[in-house]
Order: sequence, then structure tokens, then C-alpha cells
Amino acid sequence: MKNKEVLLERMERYALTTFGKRVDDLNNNEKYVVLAKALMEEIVPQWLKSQEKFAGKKQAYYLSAEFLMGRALTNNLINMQRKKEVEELLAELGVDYNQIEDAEEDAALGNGGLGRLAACFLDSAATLDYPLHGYGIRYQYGIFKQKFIDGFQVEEGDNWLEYGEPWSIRKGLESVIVSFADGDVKAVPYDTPVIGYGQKTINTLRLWQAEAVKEFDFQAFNEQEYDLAVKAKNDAENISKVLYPNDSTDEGKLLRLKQQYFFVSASLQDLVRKHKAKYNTLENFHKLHAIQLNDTHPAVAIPEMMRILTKVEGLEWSKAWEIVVNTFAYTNHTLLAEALEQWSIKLYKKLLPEIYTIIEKIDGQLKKELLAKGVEAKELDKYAIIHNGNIKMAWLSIYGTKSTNGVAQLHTNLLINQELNHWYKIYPERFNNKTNGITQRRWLLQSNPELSNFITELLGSDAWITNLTELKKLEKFADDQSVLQRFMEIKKMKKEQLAAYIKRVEGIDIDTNSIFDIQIKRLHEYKRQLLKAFYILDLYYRLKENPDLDIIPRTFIFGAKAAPGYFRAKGIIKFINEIAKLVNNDKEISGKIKVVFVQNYRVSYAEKLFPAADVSEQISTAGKEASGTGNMKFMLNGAPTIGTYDGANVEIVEEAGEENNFIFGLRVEDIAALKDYNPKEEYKKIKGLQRVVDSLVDGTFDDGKTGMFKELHDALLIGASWHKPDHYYVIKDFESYREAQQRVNDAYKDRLGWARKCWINLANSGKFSSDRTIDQYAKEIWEIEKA
Ligand code: Z15
Repeated sequence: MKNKEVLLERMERYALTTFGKRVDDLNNNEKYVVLAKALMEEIVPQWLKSQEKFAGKKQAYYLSAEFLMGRALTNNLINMQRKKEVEELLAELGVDYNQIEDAEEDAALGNGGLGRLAACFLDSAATLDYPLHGYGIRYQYGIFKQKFIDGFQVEEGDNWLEYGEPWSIRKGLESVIVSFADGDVKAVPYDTPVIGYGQKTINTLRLWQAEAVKEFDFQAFNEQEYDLAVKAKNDAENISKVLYPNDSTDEGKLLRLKQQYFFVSASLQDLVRKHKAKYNTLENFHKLHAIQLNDTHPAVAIPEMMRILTKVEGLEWSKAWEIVVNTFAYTNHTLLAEALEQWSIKLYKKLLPEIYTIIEKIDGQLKKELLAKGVEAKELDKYAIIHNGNIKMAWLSIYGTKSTNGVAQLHTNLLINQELNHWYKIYPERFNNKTNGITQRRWLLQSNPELSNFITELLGSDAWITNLTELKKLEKFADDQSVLQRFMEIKKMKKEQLAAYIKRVEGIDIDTNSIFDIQIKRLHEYKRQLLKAFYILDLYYRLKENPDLDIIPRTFIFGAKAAPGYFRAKGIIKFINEIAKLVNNDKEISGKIKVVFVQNYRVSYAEKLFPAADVSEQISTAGKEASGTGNMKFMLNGAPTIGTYDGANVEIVEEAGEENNFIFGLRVEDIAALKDYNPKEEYKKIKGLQRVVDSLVDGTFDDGKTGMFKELHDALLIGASWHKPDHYYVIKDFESYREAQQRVNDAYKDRLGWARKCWINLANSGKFSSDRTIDQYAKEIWEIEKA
């Protein structure tokens, strides 16, 4: 085939010019790079064309401190519809595609849900032909790599650029200067193409790298000045050195603030410069740009845009404010108090004095506006952007934008009726919901080709790839035995593939006939990995007491990174690894239950885990998980949820039916109505619970004298200076969870009945495509049109 010859010729050329070898002599990593480069030669001309078609039209921009893209090769080949051809070409060269795929490092420039959502959104927008571009930071180090040593999490740097990164293009001539009180920094853009499925639209992810403004003339310096010059270079480069590894907690460090202002200022300067070159005025800026703020991390965009419009461009304050409010929109991703960003005035004044003065002015204007709207003077403090020595970024984001949205209906309701109710009363028209979604191209088509082919075969069409509600048509096969049989065979195959991978990378054997019960997400107390751990330990003791206990064999799988500074989260990892050691080494238990905590959970690992799951664990404390998106990935691969009424779980069950899922636990209203909760008393009354909770302190397990287990025990039974005992209701929900797990066990015995539940989940997952989410953002917030 001609295409193949062209591709091979390009690969040979890159092999010669970049590695000085022939393709045959390259190692897998080099082969991966030359293949990607050869593909880029084809992608780039189409990318340029795609940009032209949006010229003069309103476009949208997603400002995000995180883009958790994962690997690009397979995703790009699928969206270009050239995967098969490339697999064949490599096979002809005697090369296994999977090994080339595996040579690519994940682009792990994000922590968890918020960063992965940004990546899914880019894929969906390009596929739907919407002009949506990402702006962020090109961290030299992504989220750390995780290992377990003696059951403890150990972090290593993620030097993902080390062996070359073929998908981005450095646009040195489009660099801009970002000014801080302590000096200027150069922001250099690197552009990556975002290829829509079918390749009609290719949008741009522009990530900024920080560099020193001047390349120093080292000869000109004496020794001391040389040191200073090197320091200046290092200080500048440090801004984009490493991703902050916290998910849902505010760090409040100077360098983090520098990162935020760095990418926001660079992005806005970039947009303003291009806009002015074309229109010679900024008065129509909001008619041509919609900018979504992914959480408050880029909220400094609001005062920065005011600075550019008023101080650089000379517009009147009120005119500028109108442009700003009509350009920006804000997404809230959490209600957790510890995640809500508040920057100290001191830090802002020190680093960004001019921006701080503008925030003061915005705050003053807000007060006037509130009074004019009839708010009483004594109520004003509740709204103050600057308060108690801090700047409240969420308040700034609500006041400075035309739209504030939550990420699932329950979460949005809580925003409107509780946390942000006072703001809602002032600006009801600004509040709206955009339930999250995931891209079916990566999370089904790419990660589960076997199930994808079967779906396409049954539907007689692959329209679901760009219209996920097509899956609803699968419902008519729910009672077709032969369909369910094939479906189960595919699940089994995915479990075998996962088991082989786990054997290879973790060195652990797992039984593919057991139920794969999987919880994969960041480690956080509110996500309650500890609840599952207690359940497993209780089950273990019950099995020891009664070897005839009627259970289907289960493999409990965990994957999670803990923020390096989050002591309790690390304690939970160690605790689960201790349980795994106890359970997995007990011969009497062998063949019944097994516990595996996989190392370095990340996007590319997730792609292997979701398709192999029998049970999806979504067990957060009600009201704490804003949405969740992993829950949707399990559903799309046909795994029922064991979960609380929280985040998007509520909507999952609404679509697929409570009878096909396993809901348990306190609801938001129940928690609100709880009084005098005393876990220390209650845990004695629930059979088996005290034994597992006290295993933290009674010598059952060893935490290597770190004090981690005692601290966890205290958090549950005594509380701490900043919280009441068991504030995530692990003890309170234990019995209800155990009972739900029993229902899972019993339901699984009826294999066809179980397969039917899985099938109905799959058939009703259409709502959770990020194509639907993006279409809503585009129509209801951004007001952009398809090409
Ligand atoms: C993050 O990953 C999320 C919220 C945050 O405030 C931060 Cl800082 C990081 C997650 C939510 O916890 C999760 O429920 C949601 O699905 C996801 O954002 C995407 O909206």
C-alpha cells in the first residue's frame, strides 16, 4: 500500500537524521520516536488547514494548570483511523506494535480527575469540530512515579522528556515575557496537535515552558556575577520544573503562585496580541473569545486581563470589566474546604503588587454593587474577596465571570443551596450544571477493542464512536443469552490481559475466575479506601473463623497515589499493603481472596484496569466527591457500581437503574441530620468492626515505627484539632457497605443475571460521554459554533 511506503520512507529519514541509524537498528524507544515524527509530517499540514477554517470565528480556550493526557500514539492513530495500517507496517518490519506503544511515557501533567477531564474535553471538542484550545504549563516533571518499598510509598521524579517528546513543536518566535516583582521570565510555547476522531478538526494544546529572558554572555561576568547569572537562569526554569502533586488540597506556596500567574499571563498576552493584530481593538474581545477557568488555579486571569485592558491598552475600567465578565467562565470542582484556594495578601503583594492593587479595586467595586443591590452592610464580609489577610479565589472567580458551574447535578445543587447560596442569591443566572463526561474513544475504543468490535457488530454501525447514546440500542440484547455469553467471554479476556500485565510488572499471580473488585483513584480520606480495607480485613477474619463461608473468590485491586506530604494517605497505603501481605501469604485463604495494590497507577495503567473490572468501587462520603469520572469509565466497560449516593453516581444509577448497581450508605441529608455521633461507642456495637479498626494499634500490623497507624486510629476514634472523630463516616457506613458487598456476592452467583446488569450499565452509559458535556459548554456557556 502506498501510504505505508510513504510512512516507512519518512521513518527512515528521521532515523538517519535524528539517531544516525537505520530503522532496523533502532531500539523500541527510538522506533517510537521516528514513527511519531513520521506521523507528525502528515498531521501538521492538516493542523494548519484546520486552524484556517476557524479564522474570524469565536473560539474557546481551556485554561488549566493540569492536562493529564497520557500516551498519544495509539490515541492519535485511532483518531486518524490509521492504527491497523501502522500495526501491519510494523509487523512487516518484524516489530510488535505493543512494544512500540509501551515505549511512550505518559504525559502525566496532572494529578487526577481535574487534569484528565481537561484531556477528555480536548478530545471531544476536536471530534465535534469545536474550536477549543488548551493553555497550560509544560512541566519538565509530571506527577511523580510511585513505588512501594516494604509497603511504603516511595516517590521518584517523572522525567518524561528525557528520551524525546515527538508530538510538540517549540514556537520560539511566539515567546512572551511575564513580569514578576522580582524580575522577568520568558514563556516559550510548545504546541501539540489535538486530533479529532476522523481527523477533520485538529485543535491545539499550547503549553508554556519557563526560561531565562537572556542567554547570558558568560565571559562578561566575573566569578560572582557568573553565579548570579546561573541562579537567575535556574530561578526562571524552576517555574515550569515540576507539577505540584496535590489533588484537592491547596498548597499555598510561592512557586505555585508563580506557576499560575506565569501560564495565565502568557496565555492572555498571546490571545491579546493575536486579536489586536487582526482587529486593532480589544472592544470586541469577548465576542471572539470564551475562556474557561478550570477551577480557581487560573483565576488570576481576571485581574491580569483587567491589567492588560486598562493599563496596557488604556480602556476604561468599566468597559474592561464588561469584557472580562463576558469572556470568562468558572468551573468549580470541589466543596472540600481544604481545596479552596486562598492566597495570602502578603504573598500576592510581594510577587504581584500591581495585580494585588487591581484585586483590591475589584473588591471595592463588588462592595458597592452589593450595597446597591440591597445587601446589608453586616452581610458584606461573607462576600469579601479580600478577607482576614487572604484573597479568596473562588469569590473572585464567581464575581469576575458570567458563569459558575458544578460538575454533577448533586454537586451543583450543593453549591447553589449551601456553600455558594449567598452568591446564588445575587447572581442566580450565573449558576449552572455541567455533569462531567469521558471520551469513549480512549476509554472504550482504544482500551477495549474487543468489546468495541462486538458493539459495532451488534449495532451494525460504529456511530457510537461519535454518538454514545447509540449504545441504548444494545438494551434489546439484554436477555439474549448468546450475546451475554460473548460479552462475558470478552470480559474474561480483558481480565486475562490484566492478569498477565500484573504478573509482569508487579510479580503477582491473580485468579481470573475471581471477581475483580477495583478501586482506582487518588488516595484521599474522603474517597474512603480505608472502608474497603476494613471490609477486606473483616472478610479475612470471617473466613478464618468459618472456612466454609459461602463466597465467590475475589481479587481486591487498588491503585492510588498519595500526595507526598499527606501523612494519613500514606498511612492508608501502608495499611492496605500490610493487609495484602497477611491475606496473600495465608495458605488457608489462598484461592478465596487476594489483595493487590498496583504501583504507579496512571492513565496507561487505567486503560488496562477499567476493561477488566467486575465491580466498580465508588464509595466516597456523600457530598464529598464532586462528580468522579472513573465511575463512568467502569460503567462504559460494563462494571456495576458499588457506591454511595455521591457525585455522578447518582446520575449513573438514574440511567442504569438501582437494581443494576449496589447503592449503600448515608446520603447527604442523613449526614446533615446526624447528631451526637460517637464512633468510639458505635464501633463496638457492630459485629467484627472493633477488631478490624483496632488492628491499627493492637500489634496485628507493623507500621515501621512511623506512628502512622496510631494516627489513623486516633483520627477515627478521637479526632484531631481540626476535625471530629471519623469525619468521613467510615465507621458509620461500614455495616451498610458490608451488606452491599454481600449483595454483590449473591448477585454474582447468577452469572447470566450478573452479565445482564453489566450489559444494562453499558447500554445506558451514553449520557457520560464528554461529547455531551462539551456540547453543553459550547452551546450554553461559550456560544461557539462547529466548523
Ligand atoms: C481534582 O482532581 C478534583 C477536584 C479538585 O478540586 C481538584 Cl484540586 C482536583 C476532581 C474532583 O475531586 C472529582 O470529583 C471530579 O470528578 C474531577 O475533579 C473533575 O471534575
